[in-house]
Amino acid sequence: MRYRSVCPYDCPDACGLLVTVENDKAIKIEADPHHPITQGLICGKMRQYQQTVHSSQRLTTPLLRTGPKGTGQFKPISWDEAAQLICSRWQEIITEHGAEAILPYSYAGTMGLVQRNSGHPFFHKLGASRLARTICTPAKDYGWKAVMGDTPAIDPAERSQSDLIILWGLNAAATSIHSMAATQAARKRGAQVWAIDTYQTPTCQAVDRAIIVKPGSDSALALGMLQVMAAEGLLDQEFIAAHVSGFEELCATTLSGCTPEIMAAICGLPADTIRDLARIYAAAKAPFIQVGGGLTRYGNGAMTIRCIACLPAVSGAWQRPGGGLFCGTSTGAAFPLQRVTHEDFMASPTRIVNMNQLGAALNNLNDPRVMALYVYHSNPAAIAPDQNAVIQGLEREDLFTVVHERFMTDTARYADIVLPATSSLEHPDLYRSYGSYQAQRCSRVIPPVGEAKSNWDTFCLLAAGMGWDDRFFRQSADDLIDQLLAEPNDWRDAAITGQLRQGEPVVMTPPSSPRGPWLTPSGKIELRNERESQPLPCLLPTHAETDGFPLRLQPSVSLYSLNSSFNERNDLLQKRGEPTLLMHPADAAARQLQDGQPVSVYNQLGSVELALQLTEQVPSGTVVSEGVYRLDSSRSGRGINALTSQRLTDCGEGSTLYDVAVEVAAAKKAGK
Ligand SMILES: Nc1nc2c(c(=O)[nH]1)N[C@H]1C(S)=C(S)[C@@H](COP(=O)(O)OP(=O)(O)OC[C@H]3O[C@@H](n4cnc5c(=O)[nH]c(N)nc54)[C@H](O)[C@@H]3O)O[C@H]1N2
Ligand SMILES: Nc1nc2c(c(=O)[nH]1)N[C@H]1C(S)=C(S)[C@@H](COP(=O)(O)OP(=O)(O)OC[C@H]3O[C@@H](n4cnc5c(=O)[nH]c(N)nc54)[C@H](O)[C@@H]3O)O[C@H]1N2
Ligand code: SF4
Ligand SMILES: [Mo]
Repeated sequence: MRYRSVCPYDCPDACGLLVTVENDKAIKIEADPHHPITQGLICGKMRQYQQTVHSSQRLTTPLLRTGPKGTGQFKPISWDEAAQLICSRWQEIITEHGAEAILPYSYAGTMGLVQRNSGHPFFHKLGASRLARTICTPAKDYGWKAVMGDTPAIDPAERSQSDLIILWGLNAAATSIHSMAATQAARKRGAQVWAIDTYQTPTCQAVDRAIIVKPGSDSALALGMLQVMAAEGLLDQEFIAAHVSGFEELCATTLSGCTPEIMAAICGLPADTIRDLARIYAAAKAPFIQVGGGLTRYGNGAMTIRCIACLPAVSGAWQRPGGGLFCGTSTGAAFPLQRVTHEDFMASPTRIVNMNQLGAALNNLNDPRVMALYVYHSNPAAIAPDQNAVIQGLEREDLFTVVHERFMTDTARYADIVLPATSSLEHPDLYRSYGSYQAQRCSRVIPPVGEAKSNWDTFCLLAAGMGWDDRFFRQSADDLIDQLLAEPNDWRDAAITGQLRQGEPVVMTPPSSPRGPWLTPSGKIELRNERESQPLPCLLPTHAETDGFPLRLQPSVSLYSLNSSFNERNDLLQKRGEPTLLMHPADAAARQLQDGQPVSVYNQLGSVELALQLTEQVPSGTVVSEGVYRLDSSRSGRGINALTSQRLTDCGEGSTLYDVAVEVAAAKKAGK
C-alpha cells in the first residue's frame, strides 16, 4: 500500500511524501508528484527515510539509568514503571521546591502542530517553568515586524516573476531545495541571481554573483546601498511619499555617515561593489530578496533585518509582483492552536526560561533551582549554545532528567529515564510550512516501532500518572487534529478545510494582502518605528567583535544532516565525513598549520578538536565548520557549540550562534 505523508523535520519545505508500506514496514519513500510545492522533489536525506524509521539504533523500550550520567548505561523497564518513577519523582520535587523547579525543553524534532506542542497543556497544568523557544529565528521575525507590522509574507512562488533574486544569508541549496529549484527556474528564464553570504556555500556556486561579507555586517551593506540610492536619486519618491515613514529622517541622520567607503571597511566589500549592487538593485523591476536565518543570529540580528527591509521600501519593489522581501511565512492564525496548547491550564503565569540559556538555567538559576528537566524532540547537549555549561548542568547528580527520543542522542545519554518516541510515520499530525502557505494532515501509516509512543500519547500517560482526571488528556491526537480543523477560518474556506480533512495537501491564502495596506500602527512601512529603543535603522555592533579572538567562526549547516538529526544514517555520515574546520590558506600559513592536521579551535568558552581543511571558499578572517556532530565524533568530546555563547540577539531573545570569535592552533597530541 502507498500512503501520503509529510516530512516532519524542521525545514521550510514541509515536503509531501508517498510511503510504500509492506508488512507494517515502510519500504520506500518517494516525493509526492501531485503536491503543489514538492512537485516530485525531496532531498537526499529523506529519500531513504525508511532507514531512519527502521534503524537498528531506534530506542524501543523505556530505559532506566544504571551507570554514571553521560556513560549511556541503561536497563529496559516497562512504560508503567517509567511513568510511575517519573510522576513520583516530580511529586516529590513539587512538594519540596514547587512545580517551577520542573523545566520542559523541546524544539523542532517534529514540526507537526499536535505532536510538537503536546507538552504545552501538560506542563501548563503542572505549573512547570515555561521555555522561550527562541533558538532559531526570533530576531528575523522581530526585525520584519518592526518595519512591516503584521503584514503577511508574499507567496514565495512569486519569485518566478522577479528579474533579480537575492538569496541573502540563505544557503538554499542545503536548507530549502524548493526555493533553490524555483530560483534556478527563474534564472533560466533570465532573472539574475545573487547570494550574499560569509563564505562560498553550495548555493553560491549556483548563482550569477556571490557576494561575500564579513559575519554580522549586512546592515553596513544595506545602509551603504541605501546611501548610494539616495545620493544618486535611485528612489521611488511617489511610493515613499505614499507608503513609507521615516526615510527623510534616515537620510538626514544615519545615511549621511554610511558612504560606500565607510561601509566597505565594515562589510569587507570594495566601495565600488556596494555602488554597483545599489545601482543594479534600484534598476531591477521586481527585485525579490529572500532572507535566511544565519545573518540574524548575531547581537545585531533584528536590526540587520530592519536595514535590509528599507531596500524594497524605497525602491518601490513592493508595487510589482515578484518584488519585495521574503522572510518566511507565518501561518499561526490559520489553526486555533490554543486548543492544543491551553495557556488557560496555567493557574497563574509561571516563569520563563530562555532555551538559549539552558546552561545558565541548570547551573545558576534559583528560586527555585531547576531540579527536573524533561527533554522531548530536541537534543540540547548537541544543539544548544555554550555546550560546556549545558553538559555541566546535565551532569548534576541532583537533576532528574527524562528524555523522550527516537535515538540515544548526546542528551539522552545524560538522562535518568529515556522514553522511546515514534517517528512521523507512526503517529498522526497536521503540518504547515514556514516557507510557503501549504498545510497537510497525515495519518499514521505503520504501527509504532517497538514500544515507542508519540509525544501526545506519552503526555496522556503522564497525565494519568499524575492522577489527573481531565477528559482533555483522554483524547487521541486525531481528536485534537479534528479540533484544529473544526471550523474554517479566514485563511481557509470550507473547501480547503475539507481537503485538509481528506489528507490532501493545500495551499492557504493569507486573509490580508502582502502588498498593502500595511498592517502597521501608522499604516505605512515603518522605517522609523518610535516604539523601538532605536527608532531608526542603524549600525549595531556584534557581540564577538570585542571578545578578543581574531577569527570569526560560522557553525553552518551541512547538506547531509539537519541540526543534530540523521546521525543514525551511515549513507549520510559517509558523505558528511569527519567534523572539519574550513580555513583560508593565508590564515593557516600565518599559524603554520597544514591541510588535514588536527587543530584545536578555542575561545573563552571552550575548545573543540577538528580536522583542518584549507580552502579559498572561506575568506581570510572567517572559519567555518559545517554540521552538528555527535560529541564523540571529536577527540575533544565536544562539538562546535562548545564555542557558541548564551548571549542573545538585540531584540527577540534569539540565539547568537553565528556571532562567535575563535583562535585556532595545532591540536596537542592525544593523551596530553
Ligand atoms: N541540510 C540542512 N537543511 C536544514 C538544516 C540543516 O541543518 N541542514 N536546518 C534547518 C533549520 S532548523 C533552519 S533554521 C534552516 C536554516 O536555513 P538557512 O537560513 O539557509 O541556514 P543558516 O545556516 O541559518 O544560514 C544561512 C546562511 O547564512 C550565512 N551567514 C551566516 N552569517 C551571515 C552573515 O552575517 N551575513 C550573511 N550574509 N550570511 C551569513 C551562513 O553562512 C549560511 O550559509 O535550515 C533548515 N534546513
Ligand atoms: N552549531 C549549530 N547549532 C545549531 C544550529 C546550527 O546550524 N549550528 N542550528 C540551530 C537551529 S536553527 C535550530 S532550529 C536548533 C534545532 O535543534 P533541535 O530542534 O533540537 O533539532 P535536532 O538536533 O534535529 O533534534 C531533534 C531531536 O528530536 C528527535 N525527534 C524527532 N521526532 C520526534 C518525535 O516525534 N518525538 C520525540 N520525542 N522526539 C523526536 C530526533 O530524534 C532528534 O534527536 O539547533 C540550533 N543549533
Ligand atoms: S528535509 Fe526538507 S527538503 Fe528534505 S524532504 Fe524534508 S522538507 Fe523536503
Ligand atoms: Mo532552525
